[in-house]
Amino acid sequence: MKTLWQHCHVATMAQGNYSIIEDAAIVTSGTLIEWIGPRAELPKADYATTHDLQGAWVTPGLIDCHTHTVFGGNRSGEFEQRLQGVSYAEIAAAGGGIASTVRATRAATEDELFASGHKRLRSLLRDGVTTVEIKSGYGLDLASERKILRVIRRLGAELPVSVRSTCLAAHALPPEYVDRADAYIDHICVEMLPALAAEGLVDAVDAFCEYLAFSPEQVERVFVAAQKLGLPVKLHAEQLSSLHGSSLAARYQALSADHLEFMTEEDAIAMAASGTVAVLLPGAFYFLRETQLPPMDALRKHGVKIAIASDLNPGTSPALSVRLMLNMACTLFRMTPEEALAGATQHAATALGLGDSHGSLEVGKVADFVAWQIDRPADLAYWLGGELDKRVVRHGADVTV
Ligand code: DI6
Ligand code: FE
Repeated sequence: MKTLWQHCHVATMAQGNYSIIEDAAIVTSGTLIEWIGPRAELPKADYATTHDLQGAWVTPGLIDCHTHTVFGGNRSGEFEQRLQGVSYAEIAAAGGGIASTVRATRAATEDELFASGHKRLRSLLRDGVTTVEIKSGYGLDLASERKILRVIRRLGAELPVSVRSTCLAAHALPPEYVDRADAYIDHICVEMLPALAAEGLVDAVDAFCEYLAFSPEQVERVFVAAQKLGLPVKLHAEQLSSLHGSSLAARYQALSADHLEFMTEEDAIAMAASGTVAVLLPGAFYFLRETQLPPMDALRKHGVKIAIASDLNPGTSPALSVRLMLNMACTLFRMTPEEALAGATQHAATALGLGDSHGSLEVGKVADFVAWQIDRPADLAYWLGGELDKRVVRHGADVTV
């Protein structure tokens, strides 16, 4: 059954550019795009349904390729403390930071985590997101990581959004393994990953490579374990210092390396060679008031694909809007609105291993798109927050919330 969507302009984002079609028409059949082009060239056919998009600008559905949406508790109190002069170190010493979210996540039931994650995810959907990646990483033991990953699968089953799950057991050291980081890495590689993968809960594996988290050597052991299970890898790298985690990620053909404020040109060359996507997280940069910018010139010079994501998490990026991230990518990182939109569509899809099926409006790809009542595509990075009038279509069906 064919459906026609017309009276619109389209930014297809093919090849990561606007690739605009003025006065366009889109034909969908089931979940896929069957035809797209100028309305004047529309093939004659019987369309079961015709939608008038009233002059909207149509883009691919937004893709948030890096979130920690499922967690217990709330750290707005820490935000307030820091603004009263309490340091991160003092907060951590008092049991705050990631440790407090781990305690709250372990204490929460699966239903409680589903309810709070559902609320956060609806905010992203209302902002035009049709595909999202969600990481574990606040459980840090097998039962709790399993609980988070099961919630992630449930969110994808119950909401009109495609969800990819990432196991980030190597996010932080759990209290049971204080001063025994290598033993915890063993536990991840020998017990946690094989069990969670066997239960079909994991689409990719991630780790936090940082002086206050895990070393490149420890991360590499996680990568080897993931590879043995046939799982692709990603990496939180060069957020606060340069350990060349992004080069290590490139050596393992990682889907992406993320944060990257402290990456070097050599890292960029390695990522370009492996096709590893640079996922920039301006929300964390902004919220932490960082000053070290990612090396945009090196990324562009070496043709590294750049994605933009929310990094939605309670400690460093409590961000509920991808559009706001587009604005931050432009305002803080000096990306163009076109680069930023490519970063939340085609390049974000590639960062999830979905580049062949998602991320641009082309024949044979999924019919995931948003019809925005805006004056031009740059409006998506221009307006700060708020809600734009839109229709959201996922898998060929109107799912506007
Ligand atoms: N980088 C971050 O900024 C977050 N995790 C990571 O790998 C911090 C997570 C938190 O503070 O809860
Ligand atoms: Fe993150």
